[in-house]
Amino acid sequence: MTALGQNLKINGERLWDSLMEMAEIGPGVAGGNNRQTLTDEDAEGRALFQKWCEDAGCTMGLDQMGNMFARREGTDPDALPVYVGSHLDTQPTGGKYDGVLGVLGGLEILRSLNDMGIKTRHPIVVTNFTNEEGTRYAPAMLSSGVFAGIHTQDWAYDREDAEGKKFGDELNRIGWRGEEEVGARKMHAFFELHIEQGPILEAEEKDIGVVTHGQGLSWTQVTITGKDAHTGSTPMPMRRNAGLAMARVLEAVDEIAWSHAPHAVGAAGHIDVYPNSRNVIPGQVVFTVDFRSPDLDVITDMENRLRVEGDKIAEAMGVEIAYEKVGGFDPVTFDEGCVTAVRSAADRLGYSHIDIISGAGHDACWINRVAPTAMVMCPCVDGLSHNEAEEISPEWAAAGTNVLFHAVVETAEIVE
Ligand code: HGY
Ligand code: MN
Ligand code: MN
Repeated sequence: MTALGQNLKINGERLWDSLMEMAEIGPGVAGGNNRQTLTDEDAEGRALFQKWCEDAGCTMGLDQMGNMFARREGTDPDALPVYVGSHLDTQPTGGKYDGVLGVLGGLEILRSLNDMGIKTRHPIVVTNFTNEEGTRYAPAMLSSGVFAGIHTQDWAYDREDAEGKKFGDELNRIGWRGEEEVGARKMHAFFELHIEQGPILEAEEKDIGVVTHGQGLSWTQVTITGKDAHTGSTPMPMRRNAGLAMARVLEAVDEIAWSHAPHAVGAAGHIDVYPNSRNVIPGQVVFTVDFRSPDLDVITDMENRLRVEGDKIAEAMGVEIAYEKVGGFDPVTFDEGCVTAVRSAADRLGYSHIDIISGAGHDACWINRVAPTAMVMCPCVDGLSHNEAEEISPEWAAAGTNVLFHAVVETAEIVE
């Protein structure tokens, strides 16, 4: 078996060119991307990815959640494939690399194997999971969740966006609903390359994050109902101000997260105010509280205290409050064998690396339920992500993809 030597590297320039070309699809307004799931821009990005994969000699599979599977044959067609991938959908004010680096890094591995004429025993499949972000359709990682048996497909198809459009209808509309049963594919292993989306690797001047764990996530949608009334003529004592109640609840969310410092985090990113008119006291607000921690007990404590504090605030202000769990997953421990493949790849290639817990959620967090899974991370500038200014260097992209390359090919077994 050809030794996986230091010389076995991907073509960093070609990878960077593909990242920049994909970034032209669904541009944002400040240099990033707005290629939200199941939009025409998402469809365009999918088509470009499919073309590139077919140019690389792959066959493309598509399942009923629109998950894409570009397969490079192995010498043993019965061997379970090694999967590698992430997501092409972005936040509305997303960056060019979140998810995309993991998908196009996987494609670059296939392109490089073709260049070198290397065969592997196991097939290798590059994957694009639909709706990882969970912005247009909550929850995040929706389609990898259906693939892993967490959500039913019918429930996923019924999810509605802010305009009331259903997931299943939009998937059909853009023409990317496949016939394959979701989750029928069995994996030998799954690897995901992702930017860190946090400040640790850059601050510690490390090239690679060897992701041993992922912190857990909890999304609680809170609805507060007061009474919409005139902002000018309604005396202060008569007001039932849902907007003010939300402000007090969000203050409590911040205090709850700080009480579990340094590892817990909490905030609300999604906020809808009704009727959202300058001279009307908000009658109703709907917002999603996002709590995260590597410790499940801490997540449970934060969820419980949100309800206790929220009820107290609502009682004191004469407004109603309701809670709905709309997303979440327990903290994740990735597969030791796959994590070791990542770590030894970084060592072999001479990259500096540290073990790290993923702060963000990823498709790998669900796939870890159905196959041995691990992640590779590269730094991002100022740890910034979910912001159009998200930036990485070509060197970081190449280093992360080289480690991914070695971990995937070692697991897929090179054949002379
Ligand atoms: O929410 C997350 O952590 C991921 O970026 N979807
Ligand atoms: Mn992502
Ligand atoms: Mn993201």
